[in-house]
Amino acid sequence: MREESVVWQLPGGVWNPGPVPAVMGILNVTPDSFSDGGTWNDVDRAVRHGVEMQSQGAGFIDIGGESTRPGATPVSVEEELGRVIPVIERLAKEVDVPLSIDTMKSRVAAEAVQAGAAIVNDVSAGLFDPDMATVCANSNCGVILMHMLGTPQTMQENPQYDDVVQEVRDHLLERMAVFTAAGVAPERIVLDPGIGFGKTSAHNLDLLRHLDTLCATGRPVLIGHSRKRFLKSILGREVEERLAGTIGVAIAVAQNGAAIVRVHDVQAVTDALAAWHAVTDSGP
Ligand code: PMM
Repeated sequence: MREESVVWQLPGGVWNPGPVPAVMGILNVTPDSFSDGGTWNDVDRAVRHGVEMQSQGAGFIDIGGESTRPGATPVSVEEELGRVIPVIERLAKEVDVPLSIDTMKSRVAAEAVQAGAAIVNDVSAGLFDPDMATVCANSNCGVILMHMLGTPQTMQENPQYDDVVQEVRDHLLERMAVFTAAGVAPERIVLDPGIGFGKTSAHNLDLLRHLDTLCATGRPVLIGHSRKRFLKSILGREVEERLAGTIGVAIAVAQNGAAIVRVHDVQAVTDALAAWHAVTDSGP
């Protein structure tokens, strides 16, 4: 279970995880993300979808301009900036919830924060761009550090661990130490085991079953499992048929202490978590 005292320091103030994980809505402004590539890569449509996700219960909106699916082609800084900055500028005016920029590039992070993002979500935890920790330290943004084995180009080539739970935790604590040494207060950091980033289905399940190990670090834990390929291993479902599986895992990780779930289907997951909470809450 989650430690009661865990808080997340964001530019707008302290965020306290509640008994139900907050939902982070995914807004990929990319032509090639694995499940929604090409759907929101037009500024008007992307902004409308962000507004809609807020009305469906999203507590955060995560905007990404580069696909990190296995084998994805990297994009230039300019290309990524051109995709995300207009969306962040408009959404910052149209929604109240904190916006997050999903990027591995420090320049994109810096300009996104200038444009109104409150959180930097770096799936490489600063390993892709060594300036990322300094850029985060020079602002007051929240920071999400995720575990990935290798790079998006190589991560699914036979990933191996002796003990995936301990190795992911140790790696995240090491990366957190790099960010805190650069000047990012630990209270600004959220940790994420990186479901599907250099992991077999068995590795993903092991991490989800043993979330308590990550929760015991004292930092809030984010899980990004939405529609991912391990659901195909479990259920045999293609990407557009993974909503029920996504909901099942969201409830399991809520029970296991996750503070935030990052999902595409905000309404459905919000409802499922609320129903789960109504049944399991012991009441006043
Ligand atoms: N997964 C993806 C992209 N960004 N960020 C975090 N923190 N955690 C994740 O699991 C994660 C992420 C890839 O999935 P997408 O293409 O659906 O965005």
